[in-house]
Amino acid sequence: MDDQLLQQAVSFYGKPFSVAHVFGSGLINHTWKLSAGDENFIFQKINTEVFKQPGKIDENLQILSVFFAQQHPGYLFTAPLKGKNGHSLLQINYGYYRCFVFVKNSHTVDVVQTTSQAYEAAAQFGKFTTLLNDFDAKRLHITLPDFHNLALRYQQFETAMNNGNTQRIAQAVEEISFLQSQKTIVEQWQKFIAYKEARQRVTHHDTKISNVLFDENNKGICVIDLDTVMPGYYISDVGDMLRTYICPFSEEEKDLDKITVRKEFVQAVQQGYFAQMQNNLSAYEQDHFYFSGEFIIFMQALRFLTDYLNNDAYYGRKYETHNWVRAKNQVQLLKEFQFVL
Ligand code: GN1
Ligand code: MG
Repeated sequence: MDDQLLQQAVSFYGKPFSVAHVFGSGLINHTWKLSAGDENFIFQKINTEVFKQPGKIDENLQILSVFFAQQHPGYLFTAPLKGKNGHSLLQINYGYYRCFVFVKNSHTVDVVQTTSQAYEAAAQFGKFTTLLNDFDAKRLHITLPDFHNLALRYQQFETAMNNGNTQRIAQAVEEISFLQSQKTIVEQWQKFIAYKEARQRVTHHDTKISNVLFDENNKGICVIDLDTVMPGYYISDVGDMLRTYICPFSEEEKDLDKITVRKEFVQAVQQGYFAQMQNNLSAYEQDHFYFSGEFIIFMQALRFLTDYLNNDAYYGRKYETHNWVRAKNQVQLLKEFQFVL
């Protein structure tokens, strides 16, 4: 982080920040850990290629923050800090930044190692949605239009197959034809969202384990990374937990033999989430618990492969075939998941 930016943060927030280091493993935003005295902070640059209207994220977080303060004051809602001028977004040229207090004695986990972590995280995501049951989800801005619109993701995949990098299309022929063979998942998803008993609620849309804060006893404290909190279906949240908790290795793993499904982690997600949400979900919704995993794993495979065919325009890459490897990983995970169902 350059010194000029740091100085601007210091004067905007009125805190004597010094930089600790670049922080986290997110693919989208750029994040630093700062410190000021004995307090630590998370400072983040919003990726405006992805989030075109950062002001909408900020407004969502402010409305939710007010709701929590009034209705559930005991819940730790991590709203961005306000600067000296009362605004929580720092704009410098075309860049947007915000800052969060680093929650003391909290830690995050990168890979789910125990069923208890999976349970705790699922309970935290369930709790978040449950606490917002009386909050009208329509009050929130859509910060990423069509983010979990599977039909659109499939269309984008088809477009990439027609207009993408021809060499890469030839290379990925196996994954392409597998994903085409799974198109019925799109129809199942369309049927699900059309059904009257499938409700839209306030959901998180990025429920990976590193978006949960844990305390020293490894109990969940709260959820973080709230930019994609929007109206949505519960299958988005549960599905992304299944995608990222049930396998002992992440989407970055190249050795496909390591991509297996730990059944007891599937159960832990279900128990943790339903402990908070069961009374809230219709029987129809509950019946789609496993489908949620298929839906999200399939969508992530489509997204990585689409990006590979589009020359890595969205996710970027650390090596040439990175997004192809990620897509193969997710294809394998989908096969394994369908196999154990
Ligand atoms: C992105 O930036 P990060 O890692 O929180 C993506 C998610 C994907 C994830 C895959 C806004 O999240 O949807 O599941 O990468 N977020 C956005 O690692 O596209
Ligand atoms: Mg995220």
